[in-house]
Amino acid sequence: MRDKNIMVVGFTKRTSYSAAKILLELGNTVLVSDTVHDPEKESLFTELSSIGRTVGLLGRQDAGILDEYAIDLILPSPGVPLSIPLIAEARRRGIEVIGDIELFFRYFPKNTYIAITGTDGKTTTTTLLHEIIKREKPALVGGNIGTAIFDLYHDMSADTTVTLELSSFQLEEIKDFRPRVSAVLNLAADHLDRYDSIEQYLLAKKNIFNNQTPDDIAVLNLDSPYYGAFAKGIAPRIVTFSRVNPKADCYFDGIDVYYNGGKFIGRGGIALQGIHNVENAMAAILMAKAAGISDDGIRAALGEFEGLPHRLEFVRELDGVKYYNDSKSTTVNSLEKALLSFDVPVVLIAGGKDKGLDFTLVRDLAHQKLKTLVLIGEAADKIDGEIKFPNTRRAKEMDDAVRIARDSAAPGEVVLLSPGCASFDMFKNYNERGEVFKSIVRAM
Ligand code: UMA
Repeated sequence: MRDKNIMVVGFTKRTSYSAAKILLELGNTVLVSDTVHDPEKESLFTELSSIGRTVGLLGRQDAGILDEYAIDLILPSPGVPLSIPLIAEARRRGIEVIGDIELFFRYFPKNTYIAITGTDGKTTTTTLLHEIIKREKPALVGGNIGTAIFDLYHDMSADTTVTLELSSFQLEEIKDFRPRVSAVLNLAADHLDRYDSIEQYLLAKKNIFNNQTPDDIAVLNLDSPYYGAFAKGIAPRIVTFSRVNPKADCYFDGIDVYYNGGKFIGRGGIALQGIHNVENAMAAILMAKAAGISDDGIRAALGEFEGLPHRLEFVRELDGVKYYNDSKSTTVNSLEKALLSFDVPVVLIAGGKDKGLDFTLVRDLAHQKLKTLVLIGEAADKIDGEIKFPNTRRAKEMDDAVRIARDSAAPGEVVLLSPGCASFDMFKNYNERGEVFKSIVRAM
């Protein structure tokens, strides 16, 4: 694509900047719209303008832009709802609206893409799979994981395998994108501030199969209550993993992981902690097999990859109490997975910015596992009302929360930060929340 007028909507250092830079290098004109106009975006825009022809529309996102400029293509950032008037009007006028994943695919349609979605475990599984694949093939990784796909542009070669973590938002914006291997790890309520219902959210995720053919593979979780909804009517060959059903292509019986009925690897051979990570490992095994990686290569990577920061990350042991940072837990489902990972009494620090989720779903489990519940953030009242745990305490800041947790925990027990909420009420993002927690815990 050259000599076109392309508008990026939503402007940060990641998706839009990264795509805009390449589009300018290729000789297009890029218009930049964001509802926010601040010094940070201004200087990012100045940097961009040094590359090619740009039009700054910071602080503007009205449909009137379409009357003032002849726009050929609109590239919304994933965080921008497609329902905003500018995009709705553009579509009405027949202007093409696609996301960065689709656009990148148009530049490199012949490469092998492996696409992973789901509510929880996407980043861990994507990273694990990339670690496996890169042992034996030229490989790159990106997407919702935080590396925008256009950051890979200059490193692509004809035989690069691209592993992508895709969010439902990104999947709303594809048209022809075809992964040779896809996976939906699981589905649980999330982003109900953007979707009317979990069905709408499921449909967005299901776009991942839209362009797959019977030559392609879809990896699905047989234990998910939504398995049937995902499997129904899709073209790719389905392979499954399960912790319950030995008939699945990959099955974990509590001790070993089986592939096609034969033992593939023992639990001890997988370095990742937590039962949910065995599911992620099984999904990765199936995808790696589909991508033609050797069994030995897969096993070696499973034995080495210990996971990512902020996901059930062990921080330290103090006075016989183990401290875990699970700041990445931003849903009730991930909170549930974290609680299921421990067999000793847990002092839980939870709360943050509510995403419209239902905490009564973990009420029984919380009553079973918790010794103390320490609540922080905007959602504290709501969680308190839904979990109704007798020994619940409130904290204003993270350091109070950790102090209360430390006073409450006895040797042999666990202090766990697993908020079940977004972080934006108190922190910039979940990374900052986890780093703050870790530094307080380490300083004790
Ligand atoms: N904005 C508008 N108009 C709007 C709404 C927002 O102009 O109506 C602007 C905001 O002012 C802001 C920008 O849009 O400047 C934010 O857009 P963005 O969040 O899409 O920006 P990126 O930094 O490129 O991040 C996106 C993903 N963000 C979201 O999906 C919300 C990142 O996922 C992803 O890593 C990145 O692209 C690279 O692909 C983050 C995320 O929270 C981690 N994802 C969700 C999740 O994992 O649950 C889906």
